[in-house]
Amino acid sequence: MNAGELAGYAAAFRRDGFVHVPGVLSAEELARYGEAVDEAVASRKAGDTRRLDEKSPYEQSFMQCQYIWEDFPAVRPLTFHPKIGELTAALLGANKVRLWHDQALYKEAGGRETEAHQDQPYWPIAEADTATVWIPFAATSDETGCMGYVPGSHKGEAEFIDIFGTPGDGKRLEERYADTPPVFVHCEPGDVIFHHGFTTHMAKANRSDRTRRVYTAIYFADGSHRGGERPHPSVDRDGIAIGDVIDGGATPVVWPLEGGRMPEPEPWPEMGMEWRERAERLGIIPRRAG
Ligand SMILES: O=C(O)CCC(=O)C(=O)O
Repeated sequence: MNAGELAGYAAAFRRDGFVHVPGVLSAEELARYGEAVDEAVASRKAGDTRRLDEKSPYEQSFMQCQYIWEDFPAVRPLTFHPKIGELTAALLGANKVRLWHDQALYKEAGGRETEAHQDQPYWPIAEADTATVWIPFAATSDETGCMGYVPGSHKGEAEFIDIFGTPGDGKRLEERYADTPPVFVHCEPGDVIFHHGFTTHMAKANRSDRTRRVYTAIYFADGSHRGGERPHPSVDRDGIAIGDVIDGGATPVVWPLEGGRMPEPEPWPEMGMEWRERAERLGIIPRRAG
């Protein structure tokens, strides 16, 4: 990608809080990484035999598996993809970019909408230099659960929307932006979408008979600091204190990769994360060895 194209995408990201970038991944890459992420989701979710209607409303929006670059090495080249790293750095105006965490978000056939929310209130990061890349492994449309973004909403206030436990909470944001309807973005295979951590976004329900297979990774500008007490494994694993620079093994540098080498994951510490048992059982985070 040349400097002019990068600058154009960065300007759109700064203006709208999201940008659709076509043709980032080749058909071969999409097939290879799609298979790797499918395998990760199947393995992590193997113990979860619940039907869609037996799951919580949040879980009906998608199957969620985080930090899969760590226990599924075949996913790693996608997480640390140089084209995506370079684009993210350009969008954030940063020389160096780190990973906050990655995740598969597989919206099952018949899966519920993803309610409107902003991401950054979920993360204890002080600065606002964050971007998520959303990578579908097949075309996405209104029927299969495409994403919608409220343009310019990243410049507004941040609000914690409880998509996890309060169904309907996203309506508060929809009401706030009643005069600025979301832009729903259809992707072709190989396209990706980036959104800013403060952008109000949502996804349509999956009315098709196929799972909507998506991988996302959240990146942030190197030099960002821990912004609050809200627990989060990306900082708690490395014992990052409030006000400290976030630079642990859980949040490795993505761009530029020194010598082109991808990082090795660090083991998870044995620490009191009370949600951990449940998150492991549900396949949300890597299982402890043994
Ligand atoms: O894929 C979805 O349904 C939601 C994605 C999302 O909220 C995000 O990537 O921040």
